[in-house]
Amino acid sequence: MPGCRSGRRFIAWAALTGVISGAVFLAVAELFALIFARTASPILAVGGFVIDIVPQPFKEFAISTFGEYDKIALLVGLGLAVVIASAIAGVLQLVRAPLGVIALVVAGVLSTAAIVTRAGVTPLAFLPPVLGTVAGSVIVTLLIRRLHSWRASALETRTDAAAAADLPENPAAPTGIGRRRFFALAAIAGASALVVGVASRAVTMAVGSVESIRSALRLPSPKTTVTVPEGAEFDIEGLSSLFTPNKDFYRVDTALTVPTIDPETWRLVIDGMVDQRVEMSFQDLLDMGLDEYAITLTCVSNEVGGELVGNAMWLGVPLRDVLKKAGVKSGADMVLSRSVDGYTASTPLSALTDDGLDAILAVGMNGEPLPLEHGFPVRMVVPGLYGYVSATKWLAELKVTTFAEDEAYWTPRGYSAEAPIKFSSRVDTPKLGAAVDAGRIPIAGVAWAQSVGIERVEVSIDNGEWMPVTMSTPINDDTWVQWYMEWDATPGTHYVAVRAVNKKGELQIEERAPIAPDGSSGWQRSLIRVT
Ligand SMILES: Nc1nc2c(c(=O)[nH]1)N[C@H]1C(S)=C(S)[C@@H](COP(=O)(O)O)O[C@H]1N2
Ligand SMILES: [Mo]
Repeated sequence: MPGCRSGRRFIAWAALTGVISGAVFLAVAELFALIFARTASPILAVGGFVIDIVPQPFKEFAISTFGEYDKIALLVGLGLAVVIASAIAGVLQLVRAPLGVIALVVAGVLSTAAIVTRAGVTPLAFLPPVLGTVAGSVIVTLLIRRLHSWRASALETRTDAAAAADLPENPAAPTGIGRRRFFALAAIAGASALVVGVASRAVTMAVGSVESIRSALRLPSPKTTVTVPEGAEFDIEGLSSLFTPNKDFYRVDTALTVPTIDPETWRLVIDGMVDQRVEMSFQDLLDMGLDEYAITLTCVSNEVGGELVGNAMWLGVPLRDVLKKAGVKSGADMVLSRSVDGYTASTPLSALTDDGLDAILAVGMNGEPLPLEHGFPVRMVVPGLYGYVSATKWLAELKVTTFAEDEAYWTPRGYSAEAPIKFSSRVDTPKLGAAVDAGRIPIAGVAWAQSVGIERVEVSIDNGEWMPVTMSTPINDDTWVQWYMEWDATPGTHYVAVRAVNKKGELQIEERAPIAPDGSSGWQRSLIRVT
């Protein structure tokens, strides 16, 4: 059989092609699993499926043979199976395209099935295996095509050489080019798959392991709890709930990837203008005893009527007690808090040490440890100051210093070094621009004036007189209050405006201001269509 030896050689390269395509499949799937759905790793899902379907005696055999390495043995076994199956797919693609692609698609369908039938699956979990299949199929197609042209030129060369030596050109050239083109793509695809796959899996596992540490963590019960008074929350459709569920809580930070910190290794350093530098562990913090605090957080980037505000029940310790351990030197007027990712915030020292203010280091949020995106394991929460000057997440250091000496992340970027929250009010329902049916409907929303408290909220319709509304019983002066009024909505277009008065008797600022440099102001006016 002519070309048999070289044919065998190409079979080997086709097998390698298959393995590389399989690696591309898995690497792309791992990358998109990291982005869209952490549990959508094809290998792990298939592994989980195997564990689920393997009969009990076989499981016992595996455990008795491999002991605690049973899972690793399973993964190694799966890995070998993947290598062999993809090598076969590569050879199939060489011998009869598109059989190799079909084999990859079958693998894609099976792993998608394994993924979407797992417990706790998310809606986008099908994407990683599907995109992986597409990438793997493209690579196997391209590589095998290049392998074909290499082989064609190699065969030509042999035939030519056998026929006669009277060809003027150098016949080795096209063979060399074909070979180079194949190996170039194979090397790039193989190396990228290795780097992307290993890096994605490593990141997913780092996140996953801290997430599992977090979900296993049981915080001690609070020494003191917050009593939510009767009448603190109205039941009105479209009105923000009194406490914002963690999954709906706005998130603002500069972190490209969420820092993952094991509380075991977390340390807080308190240094700068202090009597003694102090280092605290997570346990040291818990040992101080935790208390509940209901505090509404607001972002400086919140526009009038915006959504960058949320209320939570925090669990934490007073910052003044933490700072006392280090002893603040006289002359200091600021604490520069630093996150593990380098972010810094400048908080006036007095906002952290005043007895009347509940500035805290928080470890819990709405009954659970802080979610990773909200600063796990420890963050600051300071009532009355915008988040960017006070609410440092993934906290690592408190440096006692002065405004003259130190500058925070946002200060050279167009935001004030000090930024008390401008108290504000918002309409939640009816929604701006929304069409509502004529009749008696509630107009309802929230208002906040952290550390001072809301005295009253007023609404004006179609530029008419300001009318008082019904307010919920506030939990404290640090949380927002809900408010509502009944309105006889008549057909047509109406303006609804809202404003608040704080407990100092100050009226919410009417003049509009942009968010930079120290927060927006203005009365919210919404246009409402009644039909
Ligand atoms: N480490 C770190 N902490 C941070 C920020 C940040 O960018 N990095 N942003 C701050 C800002 S601007 C706000 S408004 C709050 C938002 O907290 P949240 O994401 O938990 O709602 O976090 C603050 N803490
Ligand atoms: Mo913010």
